[in-house]
Amino acid sequence: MKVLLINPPISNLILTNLPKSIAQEDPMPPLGLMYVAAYLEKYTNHEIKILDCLIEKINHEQLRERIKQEKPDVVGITTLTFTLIDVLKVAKITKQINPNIKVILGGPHVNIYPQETLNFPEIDFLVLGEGEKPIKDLIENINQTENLHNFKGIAFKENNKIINPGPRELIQDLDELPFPARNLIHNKKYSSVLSENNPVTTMFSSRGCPFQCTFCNRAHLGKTFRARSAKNVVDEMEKCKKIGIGEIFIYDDTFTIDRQRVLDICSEIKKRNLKIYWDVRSRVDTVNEEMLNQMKDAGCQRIHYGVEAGTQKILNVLKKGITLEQAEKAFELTRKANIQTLAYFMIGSPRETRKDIIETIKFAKKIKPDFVCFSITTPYPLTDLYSQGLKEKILLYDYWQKFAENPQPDFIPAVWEEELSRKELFSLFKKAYRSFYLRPGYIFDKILKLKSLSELKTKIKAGFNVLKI
Ligand code: B12
Ligand code: SF4
Repeated sequence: MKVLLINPPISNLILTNLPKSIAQEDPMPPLGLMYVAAYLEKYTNHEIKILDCLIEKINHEQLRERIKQEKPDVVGITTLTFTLIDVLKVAKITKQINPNIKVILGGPHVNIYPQETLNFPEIDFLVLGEGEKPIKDLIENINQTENLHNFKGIAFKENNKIINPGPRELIQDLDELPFPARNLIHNKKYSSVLSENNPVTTMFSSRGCPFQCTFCNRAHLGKTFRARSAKNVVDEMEKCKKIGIGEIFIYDDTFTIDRQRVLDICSEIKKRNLKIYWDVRSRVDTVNEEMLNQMKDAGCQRIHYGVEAGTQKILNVLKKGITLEQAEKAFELTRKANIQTLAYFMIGSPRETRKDIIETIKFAKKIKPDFVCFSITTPYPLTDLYSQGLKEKILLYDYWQKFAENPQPDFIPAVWEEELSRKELFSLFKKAYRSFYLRPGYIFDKILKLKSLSELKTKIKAGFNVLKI
C-alpha cells in the first residue's frame, strides 16, 4: 500500500491575533508526520512518503497534480484547528481524484473536535493522541473496519455512527520509538532567521507538560512528563550532525524539567565531542547556574522562556506558577552563561488593565532578553481560559465549536475584551513591539554583536517586520 503523509499548503491559516509579519514563521520539519512515518517504515512493509507543502511551496492545485502522480492508497494529513480549512481542502481534492483513497487525519485539532471532524464526508479516519502505534494498526486493518473496534486511538464512521474509543495509553518508554524519518524530507531546505547555523531541524526529547497554565492546551501529547534517555537524545543529535544539520530546535514544552537529565545530555554531547548547536524552550523556575553553564558548553545557543506577564497579579491569574523574581534571575543567569534569550509575553489577559500592560512592557526591557515575542491573549479551544471566558460571558458563545463544525476563512478568534477593547489591545501591542525593538540602546547592542553581512541583512528584514506591525 502507498501512504502519502501531507503537511498541507496554508492559504487560510487562522491567525492567532498576531500580525502577519510576525505570525508567518519559517516552516519547520513536520515532526508529527515524521514520527508516524518512521514507525510505519520500521514496523510495516508499506511505501511511505512525506510531502511538506510548506517547505516545497506547493499550493492546492499543484498538490492535486502531485497526488495524481503519486497514486496513494492512503492520505494522512496533520491538522491544527488553525489549519482546518486547508486540511479539508486537501481531503476534498484527494476524494475528487479518487474516492477510494482513504483519508486519515491526526494532530491537535482532531483530539479536541473528533465528532465534528468525522462529520465531514471526506474524512474516513482519525488517529487520536500519539499517532505512532494506532496508525500501524489502522493501516494494517484499513479495509476491514470490523477489526478496528479492537484498537484504541482510532476513530471512524460505521453505518452513519461515529466510533470513538478515545486515545491510546501514552507511550511510557519514548526510547522505543524510531527517530523521526528525516530520510523522507529535504533537510537542507529548512532554515530559520534565529539561527546562524542553518540548515536547522526540530526534535522532541520529551513529551507532555505537567503545568497548569490556563491559556495552554496539550491534550494530544498528555500532561505527564515523559523523557527520552540522554543516550537516545544524543544518538539522534549525532545522526542530525551526520546529515549536515547545523542547529537543532528542541521543541519540548519544557526541556529543563528534569535537571539531572539535562546534565546527562550535556555530558553525553561533550563525551562524544559532538559539535552541534541547539536551542530549547523552558520555564524560568526550572533552570539554575550550573545547568545553564553546562548547556552552553554543550552547544546550547538560545533559550525561549514563557514569561507571559510583567505583573505578579496576571501571572497568578494565568496560573503560570512563576514569580517575577524567578524570571529576573533566570534571564540574568542565562545572559551570564552567554546563552541568547527569547521572552514570550501575552497582552490582554483576564483582569489586565492598561497600567498592567505598561508594566509588562517595562518588565520586558528590564530583564533584557535578546528577542521578545508579544502576542495578544487568544483563548484557544479546550483551554481553561476559554471555559472561563464562556462562563464569565467575556466570550459570547462557543465560537470554536461552530468553527470546527463549519470553518469559514473570515473567522477571527476573539480576544479578551474585559478591560480594554480589541482596538486598544492592538494599539498597546504595537507599542510593545516598537518600544522594545526600536530603542537606540537595543539597536546599538545588536549592531555591536553582528557577526556577518548575512546576519545584518536578516536583522534589517526583522526590523522592517516590526515597522509593519
Ligand atoms: C513546534 C510547533 C510549531 C512550530 C513548527 C511547526 C512544525 N512544523 O513543527 C511553529 C513555530 C512554526 C508553529 C507554528 C504554529 N503553531 Co505550533 N506548535 C508547535 C509545538 C510546540 C510542537 C509541535 C510538534 O512538533 N510536536 C511533536 C509531535 C511529535 O507531536 P504532534 O505534531 O502532535 O504529532 C503527534 C500526534 O499529534 C499525531 N499526529 C499529528 N499529525 C498527524 C497526522 C497523521 C496522519 C497521523 C496518523 C497522526 C498525526 O502523531 C504524532 C506523533 O505522536 C506544538 C505544541 C506541542 N507540544 O505539540 C504547537 C501547536 C501545535 N501549535 C499551535 C499553533 C496555534 C500554531 C500556529 C497557528 C501559531 C500562529 N503562528 O498563529 C502556527 C501554525 C503553523 C502552521 N502552518 O501549521 C497549537 C495548535 C492548537 C490547535 N488547537 O490546533 C499548538 C498545539 C500549541 C498550543 N498553543 O497549544 N508551531
Ligand atoms: S504554557 Fe508551557 S509550561 Fe504552561 S502548560 Fe503550556 S507547555 Fe506547560
